[in-house]
Amino acid sequence: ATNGNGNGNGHSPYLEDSRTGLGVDTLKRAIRNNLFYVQGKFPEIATRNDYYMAIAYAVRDRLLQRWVASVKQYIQEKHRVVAYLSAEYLLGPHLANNLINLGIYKETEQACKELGLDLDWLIEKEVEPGLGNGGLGRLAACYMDSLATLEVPAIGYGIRYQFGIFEQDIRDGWQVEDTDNWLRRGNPWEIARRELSYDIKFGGYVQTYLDRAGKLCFNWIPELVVKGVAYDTPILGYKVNTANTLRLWKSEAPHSFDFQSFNAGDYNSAVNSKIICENISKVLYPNDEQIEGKRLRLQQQYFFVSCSLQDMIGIHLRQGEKIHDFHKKFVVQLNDTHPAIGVAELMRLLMDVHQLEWEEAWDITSKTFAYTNHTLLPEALETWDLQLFGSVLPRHLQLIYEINRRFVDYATIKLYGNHQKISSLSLIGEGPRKYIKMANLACLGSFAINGVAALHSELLKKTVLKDWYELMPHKFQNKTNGVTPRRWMVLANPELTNLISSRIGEGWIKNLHELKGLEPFADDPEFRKEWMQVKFNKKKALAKRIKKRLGLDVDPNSMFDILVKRIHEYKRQHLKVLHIITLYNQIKKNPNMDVVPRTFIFAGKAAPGYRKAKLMIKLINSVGEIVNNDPDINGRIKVVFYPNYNVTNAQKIYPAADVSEQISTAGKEASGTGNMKLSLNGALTVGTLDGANVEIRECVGEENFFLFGLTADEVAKVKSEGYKPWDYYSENPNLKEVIDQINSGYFSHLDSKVFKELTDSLLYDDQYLLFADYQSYIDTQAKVEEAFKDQDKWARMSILNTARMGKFSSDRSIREYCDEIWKVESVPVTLD
Ligand code: Z57
Repeated sequence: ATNGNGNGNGHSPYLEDSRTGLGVDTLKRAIRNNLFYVQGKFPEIATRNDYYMAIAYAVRDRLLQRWVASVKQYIQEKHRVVAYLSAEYLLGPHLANNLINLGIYKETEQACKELGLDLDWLIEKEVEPGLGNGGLGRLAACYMDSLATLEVPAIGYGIRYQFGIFEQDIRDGWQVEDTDNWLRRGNPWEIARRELSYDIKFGGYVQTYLDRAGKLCFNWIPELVVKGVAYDTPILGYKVNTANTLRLWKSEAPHSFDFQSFNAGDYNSAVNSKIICENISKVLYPNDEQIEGKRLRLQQQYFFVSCSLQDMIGIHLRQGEKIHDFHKKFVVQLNDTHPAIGVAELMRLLMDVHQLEWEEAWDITSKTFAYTNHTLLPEALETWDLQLFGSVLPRHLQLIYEINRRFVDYATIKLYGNHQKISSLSLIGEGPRKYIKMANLACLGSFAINGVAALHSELLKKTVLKDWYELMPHKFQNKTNGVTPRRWMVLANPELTNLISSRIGEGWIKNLHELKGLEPFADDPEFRKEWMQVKFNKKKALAKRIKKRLGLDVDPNSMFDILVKRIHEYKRQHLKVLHIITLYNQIKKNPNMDVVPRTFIFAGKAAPGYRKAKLMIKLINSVGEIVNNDPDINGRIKVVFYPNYNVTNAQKIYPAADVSEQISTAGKEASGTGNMKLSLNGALTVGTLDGANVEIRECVGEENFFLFGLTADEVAKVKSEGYKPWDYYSENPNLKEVIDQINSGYFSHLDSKVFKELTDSLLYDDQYLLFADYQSYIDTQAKVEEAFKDQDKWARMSILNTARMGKFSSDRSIREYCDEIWKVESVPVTLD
C-alpha cells in the first residue's frame, strides 16, 4: 500500500521496484539515483535543471512501463488503431501533467520535500514544447490526452520542429520575435528511435516504362532524398495504464548520401546538402489561419505524412496482415488540410511500391482517411501553385491529375452540365496560374468530413463546402471541440479542483458531466464564499506575476476581464480596445462616476508577417500606457498585455478570469477552445453567437452568458446589402470620438500616423464589422458591470456556469469520433 495508488485508479498490482514504484521512498531513491547516474551530479553541485532532469527521468521510467505494456498488447491483440495526423502539437509542459495522470503528484511533492526540493519551483522553469500556433495544435494535444484516457489505441504523427513557435517579447509596445530553442537543455520526455527511419524523396522527375508483363509503371527519380527519424513521446492517460505514442519525425541527411560529392572533393556542397535535409524539420511556420505558399512548408507536410504512412504500412505488414486490409487496421484523421497530401501519397505507396491496381488502391485510400476542417476563412484554405507542387512532388502531381480526371468524369454525369459546380469541385484551380486545392483533395479522399462546432459544421455545408455537401451529404458530420479537464482544471487550478471534489467527489475529472452535481451548491452561501475565495487567490497570484514581469500593479479586487488568443482581425481584439477607450472617455468626462474597477488583460502572438495584427498589439500597449498612467483614472481601469502567451502562461491566466471575452465576428471562429477553458474555470462569457460560444450559451443558460452582436446570418445580410462602416462612425458620437482620438495621436505621443492603417481599414472596409457591433458590445459591457456589483449573484452565476460545462470535455469529443467516425474501441491495458 506504499505505492500511492490506493485510490482505486485501476492499476493492477505489481512489484514495487526502483524503476516502477510509485511510493514516496521509491521516488526519492529514483531521483537521487538519476541525479548521480544520469546527470552525473551530487547535491552540492546540482543545478535546478539537474534536479528537474532527475525527476523527469524518474517519471519517464514509470511511463515506459505502461508504454511498453500498451504497445505489446496492441501488437499481440492486433487492435484497430487511430492515426492522428497533425502538423502541430501544442503540448505544454510534461512533468506536472504526467504526475497527475500517474496519480503521484502528492507523492512526488513529498519525495522532493524530503530531498530539500520544492517541486513547484522545479516545474516552474520547464520549457514547453511549443510545436503549434494556437487552437489547432492545442486541440491535437487535448485529443492525445483523451485518447489515452479513454484507452483507445492511437498514434499521433507530426514533426519534431527544432524550433517551435517563436517567443514573443514586447519592446516599446511592439511585438519582437525571438527563436524558441526548446531543445537546448535536452528533452527527457522523448526517445529517439534511430532504427526507425524512412527515406523521403523530393523533386526530380518520373520515368514511365512497361514491365515484363506489359504493365505501365512509374519510377520516381528524385533530386533529393531525406531521412526521417522517429522521436517518440509517451502520452499517458489519466489513471489508466494506457500510454500511447506521439511519434514526431526529424529530418536528416541519409546515411552516406554525400559520398559522391565528397569523393569528388566537393566538401562544401556535401555539407550544404546536409543542411538542406535538416532544414525540413527545422522550424514551425508561425502563421495561424494564413497560408504562406512556401516550398519548404509543402516539403514539411509531405515529409511527415510520407514517414507516417510508411510507418503504418510497416506496422500493418509486420503483423502478418495483407496490404489489402490496411483500412481495417488504421483510420487516419487529417487535422485540417496540412496532411491532405496523404491521400495522394497512400495511392503512390499502394500502387508504385505495393503494386496494387488503381481501383483497389483508391478503394483502400478512400476508406482510410477522415478530414477535420477548422476554418471558414477563405484565406486559410490551402492551395498550392501547381508548378511549385509539381517541382516538389512530380509523381503526386500525376496522381492528382488522374484522381481528378476520374472524379470529374463522375461529376460530369452526376451534375450534368453544371460547369461552374464541376470547376469548383475540381482538385485543380484555373486562372492566371493553375493551383491544387487541398481541401478538395481532402474531401474527395475521405469517408468523413467534420466541422468543429455545430454552427461551423452547418456553415461549412452552406458555404465553403456547399458543393461537396450536395454531392456527398453522407460524409458530413459535426464534432464539437473539447478540452482536457486534466490539464485545464486539475493541473492549472488545483484549488478549484479540490473545492469541487470536496463536494461531489473526483468522478468529474473523467466524466465531466458530473459537474452538474455542483448546481445545488450555487445556493450554499458557504460554498459561494469558498468559490470566490479560490478565484481571488488565483487573481492575486496572477497579479503577482504581472508585477514581476511588467512592473505593473493590478488590483485583485478589480474585475479581471480577459482576452487571450492569437491576434487576428476576425478575433477583434481591437473591438475590445474601442470599449476600453469608450470607458476611459466616460470617466474622463465624469471623474467621480461610480465605475467598477477593471483589469483588462490581453495576451497573444501575431504572425510575424501580419502587419495589422502587430499594429493591434501596439495599439493595446499604447492605450494601456495612457490609461494606466492617467491620474483622473486613478488605477480604476488598467490595461495589461501579458507577453509570450503559451500553454504555460495560459495555465496561470485562465483560473484568474472573471470575464472571458469571445468576441469574434459571428461566422468566423470555427469553434474556439479558450472559451471552454475559461468558462470551465468559472469565468462568465461575453460573446457573439459564434463557434462553440453558441453551444456554451445553450449549456450554461442565457441568463449566465453576456450575448452581443450580429448573428452569422445577420452578418451575411449586412454585407450583402453593402455595409458602410462610415455611417456607424458618423452617427455614433462615442464611436466617432474614439476613432478620432486614435487618429489624433492621443495614444501615440501625438504621432497621428501610427495607427492609420488600422483606423483606415475600419472606416473604409471593416471586413469584420466592428462598427456594426460596437454599440451592442458597449451596452452589454454595461450589463457585465452591473452584474459584477452584486458579488453574491456573480458567484452563483459563476458556479452554475462551471457546473453546466460538462459537454466540453475532449473526452466527449473523442468518444464521438470513436463511435461515429473511427469505429474503434477501448482496450484496457494490464501491467504484468
Ligand atoms: C487554427 O488554430 C484554427 C483553425 C485553422 O484553420 C488553423 Br490553420 C489554425 C483553429 C480555429 O480558429 C479555432 O476556432 C478552433 O477552435 C481550433 O482551430 C481548433 O479546432
